[in-house]
Amino acid sequence: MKLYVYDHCPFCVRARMPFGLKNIPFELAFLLNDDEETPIRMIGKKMAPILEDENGYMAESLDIVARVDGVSGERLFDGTPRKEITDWLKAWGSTIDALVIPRTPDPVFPEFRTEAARAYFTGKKEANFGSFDALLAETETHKAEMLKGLAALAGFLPDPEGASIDDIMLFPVLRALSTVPDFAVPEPVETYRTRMAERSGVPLVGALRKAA
Ligand SMILES: N[C@@H](CCC(=O)N[C@@H](CS)C(=O)NCC(=O)O)C(=O)O
Repeated sequence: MKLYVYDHCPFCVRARMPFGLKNIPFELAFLLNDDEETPIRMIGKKMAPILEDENGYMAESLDIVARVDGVSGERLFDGTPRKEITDWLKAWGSTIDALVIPRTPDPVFPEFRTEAARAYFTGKKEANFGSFDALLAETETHKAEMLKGLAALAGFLPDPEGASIDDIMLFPVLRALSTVPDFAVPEPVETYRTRMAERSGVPLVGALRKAA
């Protein structure tokens, strides 16, 4: 199986996790962020992740998770995420976006290795989120807010040695937050995301920067 992703993309991280957590071999391919032609040819729209298997192409991260979950061993990712996790994601989504989105077009991610790909992302997202410079200027405010959210999350984190739909929903967002430099998150959250990064095979962004 081959999985096409953008490295920064939390939906794509969801789709990568079952491969790592269940030790299923696969090929990982990074699309350039401004390559519209390839995903449109595969699934009819400009969107990642995309799974290619013997049946063709499949879109939608949670459908891919379910497909890969069925490949080997007992199913781990069926069911509904805990309400406290989905409520937390809903409550903190806009603060996470404010911190992560303006820092995302970074050549540490393979999809942003070209200037044109970075400009494509920035143009698209500034239309929705406003100027990246303005968002970056608000960093300290957003970090202080986010720390309140992360402190609350520390009370109901999943077990980092487990593997469930809660991890599929939560880890990609905490990994996206690792795009923010010099942002020490509460120790239980760091422990969870570091261990889940190891087990799922999706490195945190700090590790990508070190390896670059
Ligand atoms: N519902 C989709 C959402 C996927 C999605 O929104 N992917 C984003 C990247 S994070 C995307 O491809 N956006 C179009 C673009 O980047 O131009 C899923 O769960 O897979």
